[in-house]
Amino acid sequence: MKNYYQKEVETASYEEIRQIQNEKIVKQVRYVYDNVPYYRNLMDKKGVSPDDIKSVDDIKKLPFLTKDDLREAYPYGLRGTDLKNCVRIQSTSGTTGKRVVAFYTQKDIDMWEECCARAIVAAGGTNEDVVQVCYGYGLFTGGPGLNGGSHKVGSLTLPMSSGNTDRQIQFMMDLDATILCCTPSYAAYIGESLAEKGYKPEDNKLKAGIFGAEPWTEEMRQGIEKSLGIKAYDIYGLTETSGPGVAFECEEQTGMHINEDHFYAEIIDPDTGEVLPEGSKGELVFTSLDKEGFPLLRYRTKDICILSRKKCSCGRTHVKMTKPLGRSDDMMIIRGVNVFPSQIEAVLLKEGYPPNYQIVVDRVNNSDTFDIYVECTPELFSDKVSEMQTQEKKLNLAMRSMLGIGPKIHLVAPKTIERSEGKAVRVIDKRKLH
Ligand code: DLL
Repeated sequence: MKNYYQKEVETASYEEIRQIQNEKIVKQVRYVYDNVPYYRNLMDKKGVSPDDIKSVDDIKKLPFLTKDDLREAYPYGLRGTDLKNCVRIQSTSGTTGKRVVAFYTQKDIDMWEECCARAIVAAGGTNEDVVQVCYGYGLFTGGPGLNGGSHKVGSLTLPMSSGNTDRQIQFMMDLDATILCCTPSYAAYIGESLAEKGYKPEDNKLKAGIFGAEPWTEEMRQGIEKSLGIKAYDIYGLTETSGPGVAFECEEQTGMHINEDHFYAEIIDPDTGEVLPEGSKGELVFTSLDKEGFPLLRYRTKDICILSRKKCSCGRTHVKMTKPLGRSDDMMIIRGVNVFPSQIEAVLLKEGYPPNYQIVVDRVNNSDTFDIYVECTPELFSDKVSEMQTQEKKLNLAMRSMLGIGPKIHLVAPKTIERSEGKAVRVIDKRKLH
């Protein structure tokens, strides 16, 4: 028998979903116009009024919202309701300027957790499961989102957070965890650690894993499924839209169903902003349909993907997105943390280094390596190894405090990083994730 968390809406006909969306969008646009002066301004500038939006077909009349807008409006400018109605914030890592701070009312939290509950049930979860959540807890949305979803399903939830692999394995084996939630690279690492400890895949009770927050390939999926003896499901989301659970995979494993009763998805040409027909590859844009704390209209995710309405054997009718196939900006995801080269450049300048650097990212034994080669000025350069090591350590700490993760710093002699005649090659990503 097929299981759904909210069967009626998850398997509703296209016409029914459209009707839900049409009713909600009218209210959401009016709500944003009345409560978010920043977006009202954008609408006024574009000459669009809430009266112009009568159905989701009119969404294309609305202005886009970008990460730059979020930055400009930081921290409160896009909040949709008084602080007294908000009960939580979640945030991305990064400096003040790059940080996204999202606000939630209790209703928003319930909606978000229900989306995560749909993902858990789609992966076979029930109230008899033991769900081990080793996404980070705290400001990152991974831990709190899946934790809340697991509660809604009624599963026994192990709020492990990330790290301390020995302890993860001990709880997994002692408490017979059946569903694992973490980043795919951490799942692969747990698989390897289990093998190193002499466990075979059939020794654990896991049956499924819900993995996301970073790009991963089909090869990685097969590796994880084999090493843990499970079925591995993808889950997608971003802090701006609430967190994980905006879209999730079902047993067909051919893309992620977008929770269309809460989020309206469009694919646009990232250069022109033109809306592209179904099946085209382009930038994913989300409009929230019923958020209160942090409603977003036409938010450009910068994730490149394709949408499909092909009938799914699981019975769910919501549109499916492919895995993100790339980004239309220069954001990297390293060990699950979002990193922009501009953040690295800002630290270098602040610490007195010239902006001649190269970032090298690779994946070795399923975990990301992160190296930064930084050119010294003649004044900063020294023949003494100990002096250079002290400087490298200082720069590592400064990077860690800006990014949330610490790269390995390599200070190199002046004029040794190759100069480019065109655009400087700042990032060498050897991971081949797409
Ligand atoms: O990564 C939320 C999340 C937590 C998703 C746990 C899934 C599981 P942010 O830190 O704001 O939020 O990063 C959002 O991560 O725009 C994508 O580029 C990337 N991303 C998220 N899920 C996937 C995935 C969380 N399944 C950014 N595959 C997004 C590839 C993903 N990339």
